[in-house]
Amino acid sequence: MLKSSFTTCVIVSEENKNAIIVDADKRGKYVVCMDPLDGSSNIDCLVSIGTIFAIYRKVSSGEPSEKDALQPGRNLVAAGYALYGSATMLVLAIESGVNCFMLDPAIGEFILVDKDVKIKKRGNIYSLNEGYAAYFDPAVTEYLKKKKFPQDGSSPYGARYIGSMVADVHRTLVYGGIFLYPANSKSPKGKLRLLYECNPMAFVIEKAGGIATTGNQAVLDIVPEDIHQRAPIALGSPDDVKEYIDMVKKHAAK
Ligand code: P6P
Repeated sequence: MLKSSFTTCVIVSEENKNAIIVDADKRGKYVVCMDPLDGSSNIDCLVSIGTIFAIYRKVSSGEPSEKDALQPGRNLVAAGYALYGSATMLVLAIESGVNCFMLDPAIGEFILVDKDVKIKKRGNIYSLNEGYAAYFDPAVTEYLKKKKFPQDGSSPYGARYIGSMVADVHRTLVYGGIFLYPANSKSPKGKLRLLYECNPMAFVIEKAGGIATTGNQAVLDIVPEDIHQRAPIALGSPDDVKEYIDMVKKHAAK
C-alpha cells in the first residue's frame, strides 16, 4: 500500500531484515519505519495488538538507502499507531498535537473522537514486566518500591501490564502514569526497537505533553546507528517520568 501511494522511498519494517527501497518510478519523499503488527504473540488470546509507524522526510540527496532511516526521532514529521482492541483507534501525532480517530465499521470511516489529546501531569499506574525484577538495575528496583510503598502518605500506584506495547502506551496516554521497558542485566539495551517502537511512541507522548526517556536522555535525541537497534524506554506523565529520571540520576551518582 505504501509503495503504491507514490509517497515513500524507503520503508523499514520490523518484519524485514533490510530496508525496502521503493522502485524509482513509484518513489516519494517520505521514509516510513513501522512495526506492522506489534504484540502479535498475543493474537491467540485476543489481547489488543497494533500497528506502529514513524514518518520522516528523506533529507539526503541522491539515491535512497537504509541510511535515510537513521534519523533521530526529533526529525519525525508524523508518527502514531493503530490499536486493534475493543475498537479500532488510529492515534496520529503531528507537530501541532495528537488526534484520535475511531473506526466506525458501519460507514467504514475513521471519525475524529479526541482532539488535541494531552496526557495527565501525573497518573497513578506503573506498567512494566516485573518478571524481570531479578535483573533490574537498582534504580528501577527503588523506583518501583517507591510506587508500591510510598513514604509520603500518598496511595500506592496500581500495576497494569498487558505485554502489548500499543495497548500499554495507549492506556498510559488516556489514563496517565508511566510505562517502562528499561534495560536490565539480561537485555542491556532493553527489548523495544528504537526506529519503529520507541521513537514513534515517544513522539506521540511528547506531542501530548508527556516525556519519553532512556533514563539518561530523551529517546527522540538518540542518533540511530542500525535500523533494528533497541533502546530502553520510560514514557508517560511528565511528573512520573521526571521522578524516574531523578531516581536514575541518584543511583548514577553513587
Ligand atoms: P515482554 C510484544 O512482543 C513486544 O514487542 C511489545 O509489544 C511489548 O511491549 C513487549 O514486546 C513485551 O515484552 O518481555 O514483557 O514479554
